[in-house]
Amino acid sequence: MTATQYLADWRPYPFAIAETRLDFTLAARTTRVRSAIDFRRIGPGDLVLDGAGLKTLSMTIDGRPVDPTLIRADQEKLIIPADQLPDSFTFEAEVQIDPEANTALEGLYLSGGMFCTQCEAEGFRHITWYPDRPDVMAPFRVEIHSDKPVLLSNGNPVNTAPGHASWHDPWPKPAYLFALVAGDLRAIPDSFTTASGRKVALNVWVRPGDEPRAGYAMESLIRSMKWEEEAYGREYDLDVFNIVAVDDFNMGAMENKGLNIFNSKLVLATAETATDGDYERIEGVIGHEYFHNWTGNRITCRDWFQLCLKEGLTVFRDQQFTSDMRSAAVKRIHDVQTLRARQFREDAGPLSHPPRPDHYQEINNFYTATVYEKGAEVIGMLKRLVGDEGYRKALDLYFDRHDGQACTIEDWIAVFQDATGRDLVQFKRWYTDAGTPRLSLTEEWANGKLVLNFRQHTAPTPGQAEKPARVIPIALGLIGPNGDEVLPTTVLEMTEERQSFAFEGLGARPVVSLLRGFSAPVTVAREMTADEQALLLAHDTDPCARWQAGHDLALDALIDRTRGKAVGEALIRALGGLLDDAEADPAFAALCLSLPGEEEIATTIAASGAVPDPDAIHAARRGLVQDIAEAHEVALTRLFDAMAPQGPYRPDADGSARRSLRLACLGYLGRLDDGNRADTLFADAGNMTERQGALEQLIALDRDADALARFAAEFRDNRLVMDKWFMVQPLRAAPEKAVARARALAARPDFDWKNPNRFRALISGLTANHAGFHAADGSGYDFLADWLMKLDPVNPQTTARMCSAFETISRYDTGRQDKARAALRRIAAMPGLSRNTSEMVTRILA
Ligand code: 0A1
Ligand code: ZN
Repeated sequence: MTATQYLADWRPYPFAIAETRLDFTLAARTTRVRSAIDFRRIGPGDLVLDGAGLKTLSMTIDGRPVDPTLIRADQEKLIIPADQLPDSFTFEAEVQIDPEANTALEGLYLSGGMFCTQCEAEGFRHITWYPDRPDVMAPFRVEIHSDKPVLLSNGNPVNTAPGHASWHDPWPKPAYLFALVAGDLRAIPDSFTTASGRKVALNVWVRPGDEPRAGYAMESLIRSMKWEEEAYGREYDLDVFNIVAVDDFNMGAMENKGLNIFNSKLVLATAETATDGDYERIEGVIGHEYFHNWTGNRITCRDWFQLCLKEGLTVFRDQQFTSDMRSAAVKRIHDVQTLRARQFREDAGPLSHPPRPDHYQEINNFYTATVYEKGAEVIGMLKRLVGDEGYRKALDLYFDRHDGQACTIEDWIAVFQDATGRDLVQFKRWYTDAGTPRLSLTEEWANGKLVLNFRQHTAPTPGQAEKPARVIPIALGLIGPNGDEVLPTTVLEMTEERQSFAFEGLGARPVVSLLRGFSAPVTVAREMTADEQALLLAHDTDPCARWQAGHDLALDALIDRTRGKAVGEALIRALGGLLDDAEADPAFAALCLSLPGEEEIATTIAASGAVPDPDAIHAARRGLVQDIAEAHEVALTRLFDAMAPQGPYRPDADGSARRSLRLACLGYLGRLDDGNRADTLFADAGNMTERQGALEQLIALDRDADALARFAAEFRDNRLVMDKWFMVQPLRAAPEKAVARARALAARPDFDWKNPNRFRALISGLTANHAGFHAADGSGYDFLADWLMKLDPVNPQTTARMCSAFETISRYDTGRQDKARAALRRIAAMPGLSRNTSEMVTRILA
């Protein structure tokens, strides 16, 4: 049984570090790491260093040997008693590590012959003995000896010669921001001159041959640097900024100081190989990692419970960046969709936790949608409550007051209180309380007066039975029956469990356009007629609320269908109006045409207290698509043709809007033309967005053999594109074929399952096929469990993250529940199961 870590147990580290010096002699099986750390006592206590899987060759303090029996291997710690230590001393060690054996991809490992590191959250302890905690910060000097041609670390290069490089990072940083890369790499070079005139050398490093695919990443970096100066007044602070693309990486990317390391799928893109979605993610993640330089690196976290201090804020900032670079409305709707699909789902199940958890077993299991996406929503609410000016003042104060420090959520709240004078005691519950509040609305109307009665309620979550009321900013407007806006956006602040707000002097009864801009991460319960929803879809001035109205209309129609009730005429009529105007705003039209997914339908049914039937949901959605296609064939055909490419591919908002509408139309037309248009588009399209869209449709129509073969022949040597090939097949296959298809793919020699991208592509392709994964015979659950058990000894982090596919099981019928639980118990019983996976499985089964 592994120990649980508690927030309440945090104690300051008793030593400060003046400088950390590291010297690496790299070899695949036998890398030597020599370290020298200058400690100075600042409080009482022993010297505790972390180390995991190290072969310790020597350890000294001021040159005197350290007794090796002080190593507590079971706890992965070295503890030197306080009475054996002078007030200032240098600890030196030499250890040997084995990067080639490091399949967990934590610490120093090899990816395609390249040495690279991943140290967040606790990877540095796999490199050498160190206080591996984020509140111990130090400047670093790093020497690298290796015959690899390119040798990189954090900070500025001091000197480089063949076989050797030295780097100096003057900015104090915690060990989790350390990075080292050594390999045969090629740079896309550029430069950026900061507002105060510092010239920064920029490089995106890729494998030889990949240079033509890295240009967009570099452009995105330059846009990020400029935006950060304009929007937040923050400049870059070193002479160089390096980005390296690696093929084997557990996550998306990592913000190591001056040396960001990226999953190659978030760097490499050309029109022929990457979709619009890929381009948008590349820009967003390049921004995200760059913005961490101030929110994460210059100001870091005191402990890992505070993870959302850097992640929530940095996600919020990358969302702002993308809104400014592209369409703000589309970005907001996409973010709301992701929040609901991932965070609301997490919050409604056994893995629910607050943005700032107060205990964990394995911190790597807390890089979650709640910490990241809900963490960002909480900041959006704060900004709405204090206003743009208040937000700017608070952020200026945050940077002024806390530069160079390791901080807490309390520090963050305090800068908002101090900068704006607002009391945020109740607001802080958003950080400490788990669960998604449900906001119910009932209305009373008489004599030109509309009374809105709100109630908020948050269901209990694991370990938190009581949920006191939160501050909920409710942005709303009123739309008159003729479509005119009779009340522009107004923000109500709800602070009680029940609260009413009145609007007087209204002519005719308006429709409430609720939660404009998605002003709070809550679910909404209110009665609305299809006509009211259609009115908002046609006339709401707020794009989020307008899209929501259409979405709710579709969701209601779909749920009615699962219950055997016919149609959704109101929806079909409303979509007709939308199609007439679609060319004016293709992205919005595409969003409205994309019906709610099966998972969301299941979530909505479960929230109403009923048991979702995956097969019925699949059939209902398919039936509605067919009806819409038949009703609007002419308009859909006209739009499909009108959205044909105009000129060469450009990955910008306008181009991607047109392609998204075109593909949305194709999704319907395929049900009428048997996939003929998709077939032609697949053959003719010059960009991956349309090709992948066409391919997905051909798979759904079971007409994919030729296209899949062509695709594989064309892209056999491109790992990232072949990941798509592995993903779309189980994802789009008919439910009854999905598991068999995943199984066949997993048996292929090119299913390189130790590569996290390839593993995730296939496995999450299946788990995202709702009716396929939740096959009544339990075959989806068994397939997943088999593969998680195979991956766990190799890569516990990726295994544990993928356990969340099981987090919704308790909403299904007992037959499915029993089968899923049996699969989970099989995992739990595996000898030697990692702490990562064990924690996830235990929480889900609890
Ligand atoms: N800080 C990174 C995310 C990250 C976290 C853990 C990792 O390895 C276990 C890697 C990356 C970010 O927010 O982008
Ligand atoms: Zn981040």
